[in-house]
Amino acid sequence: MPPRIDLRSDTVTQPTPAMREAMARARVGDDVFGEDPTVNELEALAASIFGKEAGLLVTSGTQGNLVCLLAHCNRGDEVIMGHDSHTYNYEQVGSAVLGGIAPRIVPNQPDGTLRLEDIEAAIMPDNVHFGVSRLVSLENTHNRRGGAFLTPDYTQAVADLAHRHGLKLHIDGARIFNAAVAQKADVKALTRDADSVTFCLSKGLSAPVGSVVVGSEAFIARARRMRKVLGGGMRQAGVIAAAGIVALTEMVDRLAEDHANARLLAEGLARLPGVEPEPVHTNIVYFRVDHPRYTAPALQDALQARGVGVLALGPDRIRAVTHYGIETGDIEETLDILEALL
Ligand code: TLP
Repeated sequence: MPPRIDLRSDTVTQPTPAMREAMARARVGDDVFGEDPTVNELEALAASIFGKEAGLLVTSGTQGNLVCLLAHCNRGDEVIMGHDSHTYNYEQVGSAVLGGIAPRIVPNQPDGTLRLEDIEAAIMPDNVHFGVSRLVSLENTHNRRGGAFLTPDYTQAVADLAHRHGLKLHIDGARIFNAAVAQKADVKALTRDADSVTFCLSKGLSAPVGSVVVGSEAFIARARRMRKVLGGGMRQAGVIAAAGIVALTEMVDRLAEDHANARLLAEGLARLPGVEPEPVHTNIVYFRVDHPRYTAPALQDALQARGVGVLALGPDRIRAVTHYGIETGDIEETLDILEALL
């Protein structure tokens, strides 16, 4: 049974009534033949929102990132990414497993950035001893950095640096709409010179399944081949895409509510003994547990027993994520339960 107040992730969001209706009505066809009108509509909509030439519906954020890395790189190539990135930590480094692509790790700063000088130092010279540096991968918002967002200026600087050295830029934008809403920026500005972007429909935007990759026509044609070899050609996927269209047209602006609820949770946590919230940027709240009776896993279990789901990450750190379906009252109730426990 999922917890009554489920703050484990925004992946738990349920489709909205409008999504269910759109899914029921969706016109569909065989998408491997390029004949699903609803998938085609979603891919074109996503491309236009990001100011890119083309889009590709994929099964998940993990598949989207993998398809992009495989489409950018050859065997023996290197991808520069953050040591705390999702792609390095939570995707089984699929690009290495399946593509012979090596991650070259640089430290993530507290704000989720990679320092430009660290990126530059990680670019390998043309030398028979070294792999070929091909790609830089950024994450916006940054999951393990408390949902911190990257700015348009920073992203542009990384794109310029990468391109100056002949590398491409990929953005894992699983939560890029949170980044856009938090800084009142257009996603176009956050991804302008990126060569590929993956974003998720099935996180804060609440669609039941799917992510979308956007990039140039030529890049998306390669990515489409990679999706197929990974088993991601989905046939009548219009039922999924229909929910994705609702996600993009109706669910972006309301992310501000999730950010307000995350701030409310952190403010409440700051008043309680034995827990210390980290800075909150969007919809992800991390807090430290330093309490005589609770480790983070013990506090997670105590909350679970009272109907509140959070994720303990290590012995002293907990993550709580706000999303569609979590109301301000749920946050207040969570804080009341925590106060009684602590
Ligand atoms: N993140 C999930 C878990 O896998 C940890 C979560 O609950 O936050 N990029 C980023 C930044 C992500 O946070 C995630 C999912 C993905 C990619 C992968 O997306 P999916 O789960 O659709 O494969």
